Amino acid sequence: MLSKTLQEALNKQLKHEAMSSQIYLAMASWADIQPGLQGVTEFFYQQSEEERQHMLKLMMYINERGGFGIVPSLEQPIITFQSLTRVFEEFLKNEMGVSESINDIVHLALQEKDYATHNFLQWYVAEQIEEERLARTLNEKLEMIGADKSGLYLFDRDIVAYRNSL
Ligand code: OFO
Repeated sequence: MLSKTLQEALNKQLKHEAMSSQIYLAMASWADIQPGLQGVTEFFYQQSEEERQHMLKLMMYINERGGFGIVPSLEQPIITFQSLTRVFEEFLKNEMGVSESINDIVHLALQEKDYATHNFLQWYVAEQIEEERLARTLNEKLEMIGADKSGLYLFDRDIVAYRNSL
């Protein structure tokens, strides 16, 4: 059975994942109405979907352990961006925030000697390493490309394949 504190922390994380899904959905929609960003659009639709899975996984775990997974109310995320660079900076920033909060719950689970939750969270720890690496690499690529249009063309063309190759 989950302690009250851990249940609250996991529900907070559930909200964080739901919010991430919204944030990436907004990025997808923004990219969708820009000329020539079909790849980036698809990338963020996929990211958004994946975050929803992260949320569901938490919900099911909380319920399985005798808690109650709460469907959160969500604020509207940022819906328009000055540039593609801004989008990817926000992507990295959000993932770093997610990693930090996962780490906090891992710490809490250990403090409470809830080894089942600690074990459950390892999946998220590994996932966050991947996600941060992905976000960092994409930021580096964009920095390298700068204002080069053919570079941007290739970035957009290859982004989904790159994501799925990880
Ligand atoms: Fe679930 O936060 Fe990204 O991966």
